[in-house]
This record gives sequence, C-alpha cells and structure tokens, in this order.
Amino acid sequence: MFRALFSITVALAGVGCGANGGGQGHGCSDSFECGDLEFCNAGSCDEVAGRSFFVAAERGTAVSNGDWDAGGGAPDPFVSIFLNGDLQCYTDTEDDTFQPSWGEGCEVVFESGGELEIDMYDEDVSDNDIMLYYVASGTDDLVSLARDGSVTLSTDYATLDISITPEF
Ligand SMILES: [Ca+2]
Ligand SMILES: [Ca+2]
Repeated sequence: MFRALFSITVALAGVGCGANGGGQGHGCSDSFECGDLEFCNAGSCDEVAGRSFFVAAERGTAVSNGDWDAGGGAPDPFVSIFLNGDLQCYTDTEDDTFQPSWGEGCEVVFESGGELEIDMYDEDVSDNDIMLYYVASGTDDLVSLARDGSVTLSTDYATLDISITPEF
C-alpha cells in the first residue's frame, strides 16, 4: 500500500517537470522556451505587455560621404524615442562626428499593440536632417525587441545600436 502511493507521487512530479510550453513564471534559459507573448527574463518567462523597459540609444555610425552639413563635414547626431506618437525622450547631440556614442534613453512601457518609434537626426541650424527612422508596431514587434535585448538599425546613411532592458 505504501509503495503504491509513493510511486504515484513520483509520477505526478515527473509530469510537472517535463511539461513544455510557456506560462508566466515558468523557468527558462531562452525565450523560445516561453509563450508567444513572453520573454525569458532572468530565468523565468514574463509577459512583455505592460512591462517597463529601458530603451537606450547606445552608439551609431554615419556614412562619411553623406552631404550632412553645408560646406561638408560630419553630422551632429541625436536620437528621439516616441511611444504611440508621443515623444518620450531624446539624447544629447554629439557634435561633428561619424561615430556618435550616447548610452542614453528612457523607460518605456510596452503595451499590447503599442508603437515604438526611434528617429536619428543630424541637428542643423534650421531643419534637422533625418538619418534613420524605425518603427516597432504591434505586440509581435515589441515581443521581438524584448526577446532580443538589443538591435542594430541601419539605412543607407547610418546605423544605430539600441538596447532594450527590462525594468522592475
Ligand atoms: Ca545637415
Ligand atoms: Ca548638422
């Protein structure tokens, strides 16, 4: 009798450990082990929607043959971050450089169906020149960003490294 009960307990525990698929709080070592709308955050699967992330412009590059400023020369790059069309923050302007490095950004809440826009400009006296424009639109895009943790954006004129770090 005692033996029978013992073996049933072991069997149930085995099912629990072997279960696959997601579920919030489920242990993970990589995001592919989590549900479609989750990412692997410090060893457990977390829902992306509703979570705060620190989105930062780390560094960038600009093509040296671009017609950035009157009379030639390097651009003066800065980056703006928008959420659902509202400006959240912008970096300092790095003057006269083809290789800006900011390490600046702000906290953004990734809502279900939200839209994250990131723009990189050459600051000019009159109209700023657009260097790079990027939009992550909808839950799938935001989940991809959360899972990757960083992304390099690029156009024919510039590149931009973005980091996406979960906050608590
Ligand atoms: Ca310019
Ligand atoms: Ca300029």
